[in-house]
Amino acid sequence: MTAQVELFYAPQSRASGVRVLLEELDAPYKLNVLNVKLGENRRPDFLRINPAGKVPTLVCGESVITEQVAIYIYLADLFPEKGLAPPLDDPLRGPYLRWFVHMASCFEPALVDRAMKREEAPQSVSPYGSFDTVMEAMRNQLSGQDYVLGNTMTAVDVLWGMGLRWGMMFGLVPEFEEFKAYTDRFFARPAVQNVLHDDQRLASEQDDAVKRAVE
Ligand SMILES: N[C@@H](CCC(=O)N[C@@H](CS)C(=O)NCC(=O)O)C(=O)O
Repeated sequence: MTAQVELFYAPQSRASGVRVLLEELDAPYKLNVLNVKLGENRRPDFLRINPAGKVPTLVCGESVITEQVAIYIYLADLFPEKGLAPPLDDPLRGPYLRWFVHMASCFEPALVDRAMKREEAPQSVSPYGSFDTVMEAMRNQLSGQDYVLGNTMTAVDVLWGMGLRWGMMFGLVPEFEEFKAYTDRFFARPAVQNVLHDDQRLASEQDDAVKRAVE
């Protein structure tokens, strides 16, 4: 029997994608919603679980898993019968891991440098090469196929669907046709719609709580 899965969560954050994945996996889970604007993620009880004070944070039995990419990989493997993770002996397993890690080690650092208007490190020493090579790599990967690994959705699409849409919304990621078609397809999924809808409710409840706190 799988241990209880508890997700420390903030609406409209990286944790939203993890919640979409839990819904796609039809996994039972407990949501522990933190109001980041009120600093609830910096309270000692949460810092004891994740000293970085970050969401998403997943607790499953005695395991604490932080870092969204690790959480995605962990959860998709926890429910192998749902078919969202290629098994170890599948030739797609390597590319599956590759594109997960690409998000954390290349795409996000490139986006943050761009958002902060920081000069990129020389290509030879930058962990991601250059912003353009990172964007083109994913554009090429998506060209002519519906999902990152071909024509079947896997957990890595939840990460990239959320990440690309978020990046385009903030004007950081180029609006390539490949990215738009991919994220439109992903956002039409009921699990995504449900989570986004509930996130709006949670975010507005949290904004009200912030207003009350300053009154
Ligand atoms: N490297 C972490 C980043 C997580 C992260 O930065 N989460 C943001 C929300 S999207 C957060 O918790 N911000 C609150 C804070 O740092 O105070 C991951 O990939 O999970």
